[in-house]
Amino acid sequence: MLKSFGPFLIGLAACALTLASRSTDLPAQDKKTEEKKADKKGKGGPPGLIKPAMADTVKGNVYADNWFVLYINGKLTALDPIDFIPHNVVSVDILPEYPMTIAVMAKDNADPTTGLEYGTNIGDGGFILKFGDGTVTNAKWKAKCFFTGPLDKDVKNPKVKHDPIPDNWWAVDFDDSKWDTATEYAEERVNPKESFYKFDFKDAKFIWTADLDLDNTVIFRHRVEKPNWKPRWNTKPNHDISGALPWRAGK
Ligand SMILES: [Ca+2]
Ligand SMILES: [Ca+2]
Repeated sequence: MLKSFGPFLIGLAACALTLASRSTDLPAQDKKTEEKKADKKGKGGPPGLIKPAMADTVKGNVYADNWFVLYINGKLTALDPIDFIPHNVVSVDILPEYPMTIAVMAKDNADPTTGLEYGTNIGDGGFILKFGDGTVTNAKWKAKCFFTGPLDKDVKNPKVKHDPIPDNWWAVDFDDSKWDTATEYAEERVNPKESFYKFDFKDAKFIWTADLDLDNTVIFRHRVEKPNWKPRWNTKPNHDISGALPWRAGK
């Protein structure tokens, strides 16, 4: 027993000795710096600084048939990691700040050149969201289609229509005033899969444009007002994450 642990114990002792000599061998100046570092540990800012905490966050549950990307106040907040199937719920922590502008691009699974899936099938879309602050999808949201087809449901000779997606559709100051409002759809019509029922979507409605079947790329926008809201915290991020997104690099 001792024989097999012998080399291990010797190694451990040598390691402890090295550590001990390190702390005693430090020059006086270095020791002071080390002590200062230890003093500051856990404080991380001047007196009076209030940081947001997890208690300030709410859960955001999102389900899309088939895919979505979501921005809040101009920042990329959630991306559906499964672009096709299975149909999954994306559940994320959100630090809400108001007014809160939500912008979502949702895509049905449809070939860009035919609007069809599996060769000859017209698939349907659907989008639903609920945040822990009570924000839910409904007919008050704005919705606009940018890719529709097959036109006239012609699956034999499928034609599609694409409209250019505005460069800054996700931005807080993007003008959606001329957009139509979303259409609500019954749960049975969208027919969400099992994952949907494992998360809280109470009071949220499935939305899309007026055509759940033919409209394949849809952008939704919604602004949540809370007129007297003030952040509990008094810190702001110093970093700029907008340039980290590859499609915005250089802008
Ligand atoms: Ca479709
Ligand atoms: Ca679909």
